[in-house]
Amino acid sequence: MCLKTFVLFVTLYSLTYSARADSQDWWKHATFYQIYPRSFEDSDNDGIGDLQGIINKIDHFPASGVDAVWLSPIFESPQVDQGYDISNYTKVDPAYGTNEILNTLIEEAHSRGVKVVLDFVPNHTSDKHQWFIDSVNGVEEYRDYYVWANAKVDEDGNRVPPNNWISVFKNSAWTWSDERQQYYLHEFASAQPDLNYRNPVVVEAMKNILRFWLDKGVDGFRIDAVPYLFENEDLLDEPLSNLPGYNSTDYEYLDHIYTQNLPETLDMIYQWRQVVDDFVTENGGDARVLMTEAYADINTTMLYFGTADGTRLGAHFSFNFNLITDLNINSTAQDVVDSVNKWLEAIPDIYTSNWVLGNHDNHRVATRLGPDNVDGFNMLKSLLPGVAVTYNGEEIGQENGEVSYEEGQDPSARDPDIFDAVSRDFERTPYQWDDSVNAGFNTGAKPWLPVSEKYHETNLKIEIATAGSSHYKVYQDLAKLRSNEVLLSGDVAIKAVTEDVVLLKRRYENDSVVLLFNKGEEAVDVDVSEDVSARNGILIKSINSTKELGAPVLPANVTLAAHEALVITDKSA
Ligand SMILES: *[C@@H]1O[C@H](CO)[C@@H](O)[C@H](O)[C@H]1NC(C)=O
Ligand SMILES: *[C@@H]1O[C@H](CO)[C@@H](O)[C@H](O)[C@H]1NC(C)=O
Ligand SMILES: *[C@@H]1O[C@H](CO)[C@@H](O)[C@H](O)[C@H]1NC(C)=O
Ligand SMILES: *[C@@H]1O[C@H](CO)[C@@H](O)[C@H](O)[C@H]1NC(C)=O
Ligand SMILES: *[C@@H]1O[C@H](CO)[C@@H](O)[C@H](O)[C@H]1NC(C)=O
Ligand SMILES: *[C@@H]1O[C@H](CO)[C@@H](O)[C@H](O)[C@H]1NC(C)=O
Ligand SMILES: *[C@@H]1O[C@H](CO)[C@@H](O)[C@H](O)[C@H]1NC(C)=O
Ligand SMILES: CC(=O)N[C@H]1CO[C@H](CO)[C@@H](O)[C@@H]1O
Ligand SMILES: [Ca+2]
Ligand SMILES: [Ca+2]
Repeated sequence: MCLKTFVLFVTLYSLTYSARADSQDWWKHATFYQIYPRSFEDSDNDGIGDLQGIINKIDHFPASGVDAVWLSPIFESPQVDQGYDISNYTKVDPAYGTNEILNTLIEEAHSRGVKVVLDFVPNHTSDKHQWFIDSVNGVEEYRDYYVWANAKVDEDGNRVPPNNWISVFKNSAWTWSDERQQYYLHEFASAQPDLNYRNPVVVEAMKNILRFWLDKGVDGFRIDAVPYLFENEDLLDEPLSNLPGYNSTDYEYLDHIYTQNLPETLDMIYQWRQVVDDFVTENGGDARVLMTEAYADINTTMLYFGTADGTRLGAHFSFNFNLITDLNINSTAQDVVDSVNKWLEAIPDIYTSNWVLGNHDNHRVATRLGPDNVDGFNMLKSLLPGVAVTYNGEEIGQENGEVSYEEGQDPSARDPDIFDAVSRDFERTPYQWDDSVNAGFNTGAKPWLPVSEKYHETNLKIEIATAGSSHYKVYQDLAKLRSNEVLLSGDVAIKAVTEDVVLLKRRYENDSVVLLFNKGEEAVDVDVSEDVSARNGILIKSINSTKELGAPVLPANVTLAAHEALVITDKSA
């Protein structure tokens, strides 16, 4: 044990570590940690995670090497869409706590050097929001807060929606209001009416919400569902996508040229960037950041960062979902390489990359890409240039939970025929803290979603206490390594060595950090002498690796066990 620690120290010593980044650049190499508050920690044992629970676990973030946390929505909401239907943007939902508790959370995080980012859901409000109630009732100030349109009449004289637009959650995107005698637009559930961004009063009201929270000390916003902000002003019918297998009730049935990624939408993101930048200019302090959620083709995604020449800036980064959408359990090493290179080739030099393996809308990485590949993928994400994003639980290799249809909560999956295929409940089960009742999520009340049975083997406490290696210890070691100069500023190259082995190399002057990752089921011998010199040493290894930390690998013939992943340092001279 002692000897290993000593060797590791000597190896690390030869690498250069940088001082903390400039205050306007802190986010460029940061690890952002997504907290799903409902499932994180339930302080009052009512079955729902809450802000006090996050405060109780606040030391987990600095201990894990996390720079910033972002909280999925915690605002007042009827919870028709798990908080993505907000009835008051400036008030914490009582299920999660109060605005005062949120202030305490921000202070406690800041005192530990951890930033706090909130979720901003700008496309739509809840239908219970006072704005919408007043809009339905025709109160003058709020009349045009939402997208209203007159009915059309079909050849049989029946009232029909103004056009063919379809909701992401299926069926017409329009719902009739008897009170108002008009249709309102909702790109998601009918309880989520779309705001009218062509109304300058709405634009200003939404900017004021950003300013409200900036004043409270938050460090930025993750912006939900941005492609949907604006729609075609003339409400033109969308053309058919002609994708096979869909009918006129399915979102995929249409090609969304009039409801997604409009130039006005990009402009709104650029305006919001100006709001946060102006706030920093006026109030000082570190950069406040915007991160946008846009599942879009890669060139469109890049436009959310700003114009290619940087004359107008948008989000500090727009999530790179490629490692989620491109890969599955059967992907080859070349698939991994292609996914990474697609991003690196598309992003203009002036912008900062980011890497995401999971979130509350996708199966957990341990389940999607295999529990034994967790360390390898965490290494890949941590060693690639730019921002690393972690979904809570990834650091301990938490897998999807087991949730039956009866126990399910996801509104997009309330149909037994589609539950297994589309429910997002599996990746939302409570965090596994320890092996006590309910995995330490609370003290015994029935959680809103069941705790996974796997918590007896996979939990934070065991992974800290073990004398040997654990996913969590690997994660911590990676977090420390990220401030290394090679990872901060080194070149990047990635290639497939065999069908299953990925080699990622970061190089800065004569120092390199190399990842060798065998994602396959079979052991293989690889020759990596083209990329690795004989002056290397193993810095971090996956939990089952039997190799010695600090020991060199013989580049001409490295035997990698199934799922083995190694981070090695190398000197070229
Ligand atoms: C939101 O809640 C705050 C605090 O309770 C209240 O002052 C404000 O009027 C509410 N806003 C709306 C739009 O309902
Ligand atoms: C579309 O398909 C669904 C089943 O996926 C079916 O229930 C519905 O009747 C179909 N609608 C039309 C208009 O064909
Ligand atoms: C993105 O833009 C590049 C350069 O203009 C082009 O070669 C590529 O085909 C585009 N990709 C997509 C998916 O549109
Ligand atoms: C992976 O491959 C197996 C065997 O060919 C197949 O049954 C399975 O559906 C594939 N999984 C995915 C996610 O493509
Ligand atoms: C490690 O080895 C154990 C026992 O052989 C096995 O159950 C587990 O899947 C392996 N994990 C990894 C990450 O390879
Ligand atoms: C590589 O090493 C393994 C055992 O470590 C050995 O079986 C194999 O023959 C070696 N391959 C070459 C090309 O030297
Ligand atoms: C890198 O290696 C070259 C070739 O051996 C050597 O000349 C140079 O001084 C080294 N640079 C640094 C910064 O160590
Ligand atoms: C991927 C995705 O769609 N995420 C969120 C987008 O916004 C809708 C509506 O607010 C949410 O339901 C999704 O979770
Ligand atoms: Ca609670
Ligand atoms: Ca919209």
